[in-house]
Amino acid sequence: MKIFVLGGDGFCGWPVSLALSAKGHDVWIIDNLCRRRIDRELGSQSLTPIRPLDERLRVWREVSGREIGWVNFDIVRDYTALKRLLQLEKPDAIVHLAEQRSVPYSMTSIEHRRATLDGNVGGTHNILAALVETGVDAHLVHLSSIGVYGYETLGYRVPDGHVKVSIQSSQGAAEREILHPANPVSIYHLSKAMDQLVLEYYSKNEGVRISDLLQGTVWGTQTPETALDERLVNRFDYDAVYGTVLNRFILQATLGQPLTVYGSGGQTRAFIHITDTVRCIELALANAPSRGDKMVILNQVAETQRVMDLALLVGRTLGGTKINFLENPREEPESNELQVSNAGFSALGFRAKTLGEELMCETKDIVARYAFRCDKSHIFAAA
Ligand code: USQ
Repeated sequence: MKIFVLGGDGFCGWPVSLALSAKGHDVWIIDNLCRRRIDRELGSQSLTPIRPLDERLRVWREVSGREIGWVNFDIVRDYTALKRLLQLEKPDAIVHLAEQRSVPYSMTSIEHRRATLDGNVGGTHNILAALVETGVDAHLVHLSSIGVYGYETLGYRVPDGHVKVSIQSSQGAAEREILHPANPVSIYHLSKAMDQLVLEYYSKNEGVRISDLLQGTVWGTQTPETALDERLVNRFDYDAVYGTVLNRFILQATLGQPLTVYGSGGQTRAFIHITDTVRCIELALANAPSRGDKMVILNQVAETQRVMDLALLVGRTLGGTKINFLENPREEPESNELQVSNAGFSALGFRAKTLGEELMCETKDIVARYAFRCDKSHIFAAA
């Protein structure tokens, strides 16, 4: 297949691009390097020394003998470039990872709110509009977040996809199938919830073939392809804005620092290892809906864990570490229960890797190797 990976220079996009290329697909990265610009804005950087994208692609050619294309433009601002590229190359599939993905970043200031919401929803809409305008029948795989459903205790295992509801009125009860109710608690999650409505519209009314993948928090760094050469290494964020909780805990434990639990640590979240992110995207691509099918919605999660339990597990696995309970810098429920079904992906053959010593130690090894690059002031910066 010819596959466009939008956001192919990012934490998920880079390993996805390499894995698809390794499997023989003709991969094209579309990326304007905005994640690297945000690093400069925040004065932070990946713990691992990621190479410039053109060098990464040259090394991949050297190592694998395979070519990955790269086109540098902004899918939000340059609709014409997007449309032209679609018309010219007619991809079979598009993996859309080109969105601002940090919860704290999306809430930093009015400018960050606007950039996240306008950029995420605007980019998604541009892709859909361009597919309709050009008539290119590409399968769009969009990466979303299980957090669009919010962090209230729901009292049931969140199912994949649409849900059947019964609406009571004075005329009796009416059965409907709808998107699972969204209940976002950050601007970032709001943008993903709005994306889903836009995607549903284009699936229903314009026949665009779409899979929306609701992912948990991703952890880990390397995949088989990024580990082939040091110059292909994936990024590892540990700062308080882009670093996600488990990778931060692993880094903190490796450096002998106390683990930064926000609030009481009663927040339950869904998790998935980066190698499983890649696997799920491959499965979604291999199981595209047909034209006229309803939008596929799949929960892309391996397990759920409470933040406090994660801290204890990291401490037990990687060595005795103190816990530093910090006042929660985020606006989120102090504690919640969360259960998520991944039956959809399981039915496609997905066997989730859950948190285990081997994977955690592998991440610890990467951290230990590049620990000298860590700027400790970024571990504790306010989120
Ligand atoms: N947390 C701590 N200590 C830390 C960092 C985080 O206790 O040092 C807590 C947070 O308060 C939060 C939880 O850990 O309750 C998760 O935070 P996170 O930064 O690991 O993840 P989150 O902000 O939820 O967002 C991440 C990704 C986002 C993705 C989402 C999946 O950045 O792109 O969509 O996970 S989910 O959370 O399932 O919606």
